[in-house]
Amino acid sequence: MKLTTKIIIGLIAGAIVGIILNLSAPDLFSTLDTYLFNPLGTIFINLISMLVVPIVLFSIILGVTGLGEPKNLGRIGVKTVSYYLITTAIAIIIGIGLAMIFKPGLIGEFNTADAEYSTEEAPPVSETLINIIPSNPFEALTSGNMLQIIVFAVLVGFALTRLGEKTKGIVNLIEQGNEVMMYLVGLAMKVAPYGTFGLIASAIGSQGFSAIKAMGVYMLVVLGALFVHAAVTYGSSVYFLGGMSPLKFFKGFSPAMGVGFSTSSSNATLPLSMETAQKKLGVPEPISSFVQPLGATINMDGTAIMQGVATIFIAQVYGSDLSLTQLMTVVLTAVLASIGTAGVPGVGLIMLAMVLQSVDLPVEGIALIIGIDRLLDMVRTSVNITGDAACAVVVANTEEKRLQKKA
Ligand code: DAS
Repeated sequence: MKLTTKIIIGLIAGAIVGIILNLSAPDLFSTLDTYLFNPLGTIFINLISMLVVPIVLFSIILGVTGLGEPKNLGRIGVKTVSYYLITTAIAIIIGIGLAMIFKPGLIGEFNTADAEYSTEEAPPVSETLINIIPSNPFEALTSGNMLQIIVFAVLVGFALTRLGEKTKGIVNLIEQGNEVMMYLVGLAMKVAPYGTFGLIASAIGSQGFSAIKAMGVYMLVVLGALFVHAAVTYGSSVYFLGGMSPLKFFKGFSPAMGVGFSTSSSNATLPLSMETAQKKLGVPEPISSFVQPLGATINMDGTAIMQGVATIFIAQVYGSDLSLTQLMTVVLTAVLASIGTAGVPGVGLIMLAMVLQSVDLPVEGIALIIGIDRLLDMVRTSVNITGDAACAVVVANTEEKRLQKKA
């Protein structure tokens, strides 16, 4: 049975069990969550998270050496970052637009009296960009600072390219290390159906359905914007720029989307995202190894959509009318905020606080949406990693065309 099928079975079974237990046996759910669902989910997430740092390090080094001349890296880097910034801006505009049309903050009563919310401050973008060069690469590796790991790996790959035959042995060693890591990804995926079952049963079973009812319109607007962005922005870019049928793209990438959905972590899903893009979508390893790890860190279109809708929702609830300038500030802040934060569960809310502060909206408004954010985080994480894969397909196709022209 195909991995996609197994993951879908795990997701559906987890959702059914979570809903039934939540509605009919909350005490039994609590016991099962403690001794079965949570352990299954945690083991799975830790298993794949364990592989992220070595895979990102090895694959980017090999990706850079595989790209050949440094100017190729420069060209691919510009294409990648441009695609990411443009699609993230499109995403948040879709979110803002749908929220202004459907006005989720003006439908229903929202109790703002005792809404309170405090969050850890996300690092300012300027600080993140200044610290992008690791002063201690081993500390970057142990702390999982993805941007610093990417920069270190690019520099090592660049050096290996320039040193050529002298360092061929190191390149071979890194190639073998990457093979080992990708083999372990395959092993970890054998646990995927059970892990996704536990994660979904735990997430859905612990949801307060009253919160879902109260926030139904808000959820539908976010989910609608996520669907529109994935179908239209990614579908059209892989078709017109990637030379690939959208159906083939979404079907081929579905295993990674399922794991991204269940783990709510772009970083944890990265090993499978890269393997799926390479084996199912035909993205060359050097391009996948550069584009996707960078995307898991700086490209979060799904998150930007949530931020767009949530900002308008909170402005509507608190009776604030945002000017066009303020809306443009929201777009810019959300795009920049996504650069400095890693793809881990719940990071979207930390970034949302930054966006709200940028237009003087009350951060405690986040308390209104936090109850259902775990479910939306699952869907937007799937969109985040799909955007990274769409970029990899587009860059691969444009590079292939360039090589054909040169030939
Ligand atoms: N869970 C984040 C990710 O891994 C997205 C978010 O929090 O919005 O991409």
